[in-house]
Parts: sequence; C-alpha cells; structure tokens
Amino acid sequence: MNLRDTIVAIATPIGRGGLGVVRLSGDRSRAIAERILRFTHPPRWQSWHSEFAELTDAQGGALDQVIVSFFENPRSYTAEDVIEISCHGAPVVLRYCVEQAVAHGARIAEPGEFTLRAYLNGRIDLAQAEAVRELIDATTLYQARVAAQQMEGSVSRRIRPIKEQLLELISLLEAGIDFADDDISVAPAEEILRRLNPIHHGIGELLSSFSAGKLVFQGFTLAIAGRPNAGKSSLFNRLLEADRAIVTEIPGTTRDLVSEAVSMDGIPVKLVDTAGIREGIDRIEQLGIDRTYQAMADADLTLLVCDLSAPSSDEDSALLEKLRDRRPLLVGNKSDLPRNSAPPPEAVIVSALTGEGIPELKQAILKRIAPDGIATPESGSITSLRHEALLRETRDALENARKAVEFEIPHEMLLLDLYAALRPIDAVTGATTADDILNRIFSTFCIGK
Ligand SMILES: Nc1nc2c(ncn2[C@@H]2O[C@H](COP(=O)(O)OP(=O)(O)OP(=O)(O)O)[C@@H](O)[C@H]2O)c(=O)[nH]1
Ligand SMILES: [Mg+2]
Repeated sequence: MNLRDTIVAIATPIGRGGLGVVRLSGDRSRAIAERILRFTHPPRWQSWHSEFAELTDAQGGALDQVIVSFFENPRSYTAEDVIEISCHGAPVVLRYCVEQAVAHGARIAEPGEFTLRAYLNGRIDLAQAEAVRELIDATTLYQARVAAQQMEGSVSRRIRPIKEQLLELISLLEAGIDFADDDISVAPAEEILRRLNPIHHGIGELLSSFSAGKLVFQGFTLAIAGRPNAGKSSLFNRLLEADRAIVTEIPGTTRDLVSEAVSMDGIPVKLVDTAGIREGIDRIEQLGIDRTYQAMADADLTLLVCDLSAPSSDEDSALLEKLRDRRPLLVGNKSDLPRNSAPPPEAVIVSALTGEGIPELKQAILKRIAPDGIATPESGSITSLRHEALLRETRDALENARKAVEFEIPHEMLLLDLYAALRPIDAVTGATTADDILNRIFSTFCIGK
C-alpha cells in the first residue's frame, strides 16, 4: 500500500440515496477533481468551502450536478488535502466518478485507509481510530456517545498519565543501573513499590471499566421463564413495546423460543421469551421446555415470572428451587388482579397488562447486570477486546515486576518486566504498533472510511 498515492472511494453506503459522496485524499486531489469535473469558473480551492460543478461523460455531456468541498491539509479528516464530491446518490454515477478519478491518477482506497492515514499522519491515535469504527457500527445512541468520546480521546487521556508514571520508573531504574558501579542505589525497593502501585492500580481500574464498557457495546441476553400462563409473553411484549409474541389464556401457548433486540437505557438487550415449564405434556411442548432450559443457560440473566393472581403452587416453589443457582430475578406478575399468593420478598411486582412496575423492573434488571453502574460516555471506559487483552498483558507484567522487587531480583531483570508492561500500553494508542497489527485493525473498516 503506497501511502503517497491519492486515494478515492465512495464514502456513503452502497445503494440509492438523495446524495452520494465520493472522497479523495492526497496531494493530487485538487488536480484530479479539476480533470474529472467541469467548474463554471476556475475553482478557488478555499479550504472548508464548497464549489458547484458538473460531472460530465466522455462526450462532455452533463451527468450530474455536484458540490465539491475542499479541506486543505492538515485541517482535514486525513490531515492531507481532502475533496468530497457530493453527487446525487445514483450508484452508476458514483461508480463513474470513481472510475474517472482512477483514470486520472487516483488509486481506490483500501478498507479503512482514510482513517489509517489520519492515524499515520498523527491526527488521531489508534484508540481514537478504532472509535471511528465503533461509532459507525453503533446500534444505540448511547453507544454512539461513548464512541464519540473515545474518538475525542477519552481512553487515551486515561492511559497517558499511567504511561508517564511507568516511563518515569523505567528511566529511574535505567539511571540506577548506570550508577551501579559507584555503589549508589538510586532506587530502593520501597521507592520502586511506591511508584509501581499507582501504575498497577490505574491499569486495574481501566480493566475493570471493561465490564461496563463491554456492556454498552455487546449488551446482554435476558431470558423470561416461568410456569405456563404466568404472563411471560405478555411481559416480553411489554418490554419490547410491540405485540410480538402470541398471548392467549391457554397454558402452553409459547412453544418455541422467541427473541428480539431492544435497547434498555441505551444498552442493547436480547430478550428471549420461552415455553412455560411444566411436567407431563405432549412431545412438542417438552421440546420447547428443553429449549427454555437452554435459553436460561445461555442468558446473562433470567427473569422468573410467577402469577400473583393464582394460588401459589408447589410447582412454583419447585421451579424456584431448581433455578436458585442461576440467581434469577423474581417477578410477580398480574398485580392488577386480586392477589392469591404472596410473592417472595425480593420479587419485583409488575403488571404486564397495565405496565405498572415496568420501569422499576428495568432498573432492577440493569442493577443486576451492572451493579457498579453503566459506563458514562465521559468516563473513558475501554470497550474493545483488543484493548482489554493488551491491558491484561500490562497488568501481568506489572505483577511480575512487583514480584521481582520483592525477591530482590536485579534491576536489569525488573526492567524487562517494566518494558513488557509498557509495550501493550503503547499498542493501545499505537505508539509502537507493528504494521501487521495496523493492517488487521484497519481492514475491519469499510471502504471509504
Ligand atoms: N390481568 C392480567 N392478565 C395478564 C397479565 N399478564 C398476562 N395476562 C394474561 O394471562 C394470560 C397468559 O399470558 P401469556 O403472556 O400468554 O402467558 P405465558 O406465560 O407466555 O404463557 P405460556 O406461553 O403458555 O407459557 C393471557 O390471557 C394474558 O392476557 C397481567 O399483568 N394482568
Ligand atoms: Mg407465552
């Protein structure tokens, strides 16, 4: 991949639309735009301004009227000269525009190459570049907000002071080794540990932010289980705010798993409605119940629903006993009807019919899933598996370093551990990232980003 080439790609999604944008980046962007477009008067190429032009076919006939925006380096997405040609969103026209740019010297961009260039040109660091992808992939506004903060560098800002402290410790020890001949011990063990602790603590905090961060992006799975007719499907529909699962007064209505995605306080949730659990029924229902158990095993949390309007049965308590290990969240349903059984004290009382208690139920669900609260966009939680794996490496290396100090292992060896702790930190922000890792990250982008 030659990074001095001027690159071109369609930046908008494939398909028809009101507008479609062709993006050029590199030294030759302006020259190429002038070759492939017909301007009414010679373009002034004022940065951050737009001009009107026509895209023409080989005979000079107008194909489309376009708006050409120019972003002069370094104040552009890639920190190179960037031109965005807004055409009408006809796929054939966009493709023709790209072909013309290629005919006049541009190269088709590799996936993620625009963002890669922004990174290589030092406009953003690696964690910020990855946040671009998370923003584009966001399925809830909350995810988008977290990603937007990361794009502005919220993770990098948290990592920077930790890295500084580590570098300081390393330089202190490097200096200590230089002085070793003079018998001056620059860094006694207590001093090293005193400096090591906050670094270790900082990495630990970042790592523990992952469970909250991961939740925002990957969400969780919620299974709704209970005895037949408890109102599971009604509750499912209520949480979904849509009439999705079949509800009847006949016990055993739901036979198969029904699942749908919803957003709960911005967290993506996969809701799974299941067949009511009971004994001795037909083969189809039994197969459905097998799936109920499978769904509970796969879920991050199970709601165990019981019908408060029905007299409490041994079957309910047997089921509760059976599921105790899974720590289900107990839900007493049909609170709008006269009560015929006492709910367990920890149960959340709702009516799937009227919606009473549903907000409280949502809060209880989130409390169980994220006891420490959900990552706020500002907190700079780490959300990427890659970052988590790297920071784990750092933590392991720091733990080795601490042991090395405790066992009074020579500083040369301790330094090896500290460098081993530094390397993954650098790989998060991309200070010293090998090409193959870069290629792996940026190839997961789509073309034109
Ligand atoms: N009054 C009242 N009726 C409810 C409530 N929730 C469910 N029902 C009724 O209870 C009956 C069973 O509801 P479903 O949602 O189908 O129950 P289910 O647990 O999915 O039942 P199965 O699929 O058979 O296991 C239906 O007639 C619902 O209208 C509620 O909160 N209040
Ligand atoms: Mg049902």
